[in-house]
Amino acid sequence: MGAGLAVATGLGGAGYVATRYLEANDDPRSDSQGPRSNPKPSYGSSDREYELTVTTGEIEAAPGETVETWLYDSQYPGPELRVREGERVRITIRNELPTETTVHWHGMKQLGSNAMDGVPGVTQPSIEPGEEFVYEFDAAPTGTHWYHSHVGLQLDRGLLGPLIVEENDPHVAYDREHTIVVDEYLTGEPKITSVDRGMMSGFPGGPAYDGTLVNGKLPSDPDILSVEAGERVRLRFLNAGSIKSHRVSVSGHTMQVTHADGPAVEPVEVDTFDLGMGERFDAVIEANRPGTWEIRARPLDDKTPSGRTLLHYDGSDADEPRRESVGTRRLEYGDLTAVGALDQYDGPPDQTIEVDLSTGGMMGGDEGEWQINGQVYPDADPIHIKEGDHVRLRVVNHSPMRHPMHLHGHHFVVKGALQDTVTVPGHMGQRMMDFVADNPGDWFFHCHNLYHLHTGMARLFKYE
Ligand SMILES: [Cu+2]
Repeated sequence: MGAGLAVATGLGGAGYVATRYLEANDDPRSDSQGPRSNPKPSYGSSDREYELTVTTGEIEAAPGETVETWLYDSQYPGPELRVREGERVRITIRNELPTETTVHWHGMKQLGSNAMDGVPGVTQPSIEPGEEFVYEFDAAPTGTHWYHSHVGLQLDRGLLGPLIVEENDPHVAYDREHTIVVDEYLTGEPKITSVDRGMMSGFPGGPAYDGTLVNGKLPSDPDILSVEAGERVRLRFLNAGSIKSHRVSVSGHTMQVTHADGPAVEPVEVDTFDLGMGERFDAVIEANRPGTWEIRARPLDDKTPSGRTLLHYDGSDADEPRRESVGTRRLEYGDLTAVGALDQYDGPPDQTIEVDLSTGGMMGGDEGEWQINGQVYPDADPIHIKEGDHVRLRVVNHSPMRHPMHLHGHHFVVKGALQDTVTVPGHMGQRMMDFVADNPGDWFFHCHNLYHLHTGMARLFKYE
């Protein structure tokens, strides 16, 4: 298709709620390194163009549940941006917030376009109030991705939305698809708190939440996903939350997990999977049980109420979903096998980097900080890698909390599939992340718990 303004379809409906104003926490730590100048994007032809205006606004998570928050194009979640495989996308961000912002395109490899990665003070100066910035990049790899602010705690103010890169030739058949965005419901301000862990107190964390939103809705007024009996339905799950991992299930149906963090995997049949912050799984279900069913996202390790959306078969007149206990087959990373060869990740790595995750209180330093190898970003050394190398990260989690670790600009192999975010379990949990250093630039590596990121759990990868 030719260049032109594609209309963002969005997820429909509003959501979110409470009064949120700018406060000191919104200053991005990463800016203390100072912005550096970057090339402007080229203004040549682009296959697909979007414009998003960032504003303060108000949305309704349930009737009468209204909060003020920050929005992309007056929507929460932000409009669903869709691009086809092989296309280039150009997105103009118009900042009408009272403060600076940037947008990170989570899952986009940004091959050769480090300057479009949206990390303030690292890949671009922040976009000042009243200004705009044009992001332009090749939309790759295919799959379910997302975009969000990378400044301060803005992600927890609702500045997030799905970014879908449609495959030209999907490896699984389906008749219909729905996107399912899970997030915490915050009626107060995003702020750093000290999380009491009993014997071990003082872990820095985030605020208390008032519930779980799915597609911007509280469970009392759920989003309704329509299906027709006999269809195969692709569900694109995204955890866009700031703190909580969720256990996901579809009552009355098994799921075939078909994609992890975008790229295709061999289908795996499961009853549930855990979805860490920043992670995505796509699953296909057979719509062969007419009625109304609950798709549930239950926060792990936590008493925050679950979120839900309803799977509604056309013609069903059930108001309340049928309840059925969910089976016990839960997806593990080891169940995932990439579709296509991963030859370049075979064999011993050229460089192995030990990555120890901890809090300051445990291994020296300030209790109010999260550390990688004993250092607190931005007062932390960059990690140097060499172009062409097969790099292995051996990540060990010395803390009791899980950490979804995200590397910008690269997908890495965990077990047998390509991912861009992987949850490292607490209590000495370990993960190997293998990637090929094929994308020169400065790339952020960080925990996708927003409050861990904000209190230091980040590093820069630099090409030598
Ligand atoms: Cu973390």
